[in-house]
Amino acid sequence: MQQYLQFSPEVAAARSARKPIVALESTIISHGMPYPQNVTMAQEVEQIIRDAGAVPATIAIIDGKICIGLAPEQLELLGTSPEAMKVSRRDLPYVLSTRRLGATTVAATMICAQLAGISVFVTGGIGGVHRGAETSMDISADLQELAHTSVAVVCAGVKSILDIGLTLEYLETHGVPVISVGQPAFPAFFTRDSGFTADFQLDTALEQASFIQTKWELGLLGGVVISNPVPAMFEMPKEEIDRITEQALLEARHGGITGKAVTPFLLSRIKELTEGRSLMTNIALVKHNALVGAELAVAMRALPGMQPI
Ligand code: PSU
Ligand code: MN
Repeated sequence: MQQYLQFSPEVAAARSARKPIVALESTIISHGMPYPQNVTMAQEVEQIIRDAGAVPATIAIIDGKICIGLAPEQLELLGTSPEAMKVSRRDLPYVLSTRRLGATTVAATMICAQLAGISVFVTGGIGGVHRGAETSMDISADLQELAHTSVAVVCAGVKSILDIGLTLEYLETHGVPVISVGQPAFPAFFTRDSGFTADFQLDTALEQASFIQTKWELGLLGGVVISNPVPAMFEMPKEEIDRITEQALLEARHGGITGKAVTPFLLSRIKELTEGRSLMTNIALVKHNALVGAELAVAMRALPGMQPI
């Protein structure tokens, strides 16, 4: 498996020095935000992680390799190339064997992070159970990955484009703990309160790290969702985001959008319908998650008995 991995010089040095490392996904760059804000966001998020004492490892598939850590020109390529495929678990062998350019989703990034020995991963929002999934069966592969792959995912909850209640039920069934930070509520990405409560509130990186260590030491493999609400000053008005989400969902239904195209379509319509304001919120919450994720990686590295990386 290791033959597919390619570490950037910065990440390779961090591995030798046993520094804490934080994985980052690339679908958010290629399919989640427009250029040039996507590339600026990716660079700023990496810097926040460095400033907090950890090393960022943005993950993507380039030239038949799983790249763990990207050079600035590789970030730019992912932010601009129309060729970048959205790569989830199912797509990994295709994009690697055909040497295509691939932007990894939460599911694929978790797989690659685990292969690289990285246990903390920062993103914006995870995929989930779509509204109407009882007929469409549209459930993101991210949820199955959280069930099986032992990586902690720091996010701002899930968007209300999804059925948040069913997403939490699915995670419960698969034994994936949902932690909240600083409040009891599970956040809904653009807003701080989804109306649902997270399973456990753990406010400090040390508490989160020791929870995760306990889970894995018990042999309870699989992911942990660390849900961190968007900072209050960047939160969007709930009525506005609800109205726009309904409109985007209606357009997706009428436009016959299906499969892996659903999430990128909804994300980009919401951005257009809010005239870019949702993008500001999106960038702010990812940066906040980067800080929480870096602190978690630092705390995990410092725990006695924690496995290397
Ligand atoms: N939700 C967001 N922003 C994103 C995504 C989800 O708020 O960028 C991306 C992530 O990469 C996630 C993927 O893993 O969409 C889920 O896609 P799907 O629903 O097709 O599994
Ligand atoms: Mn889907």
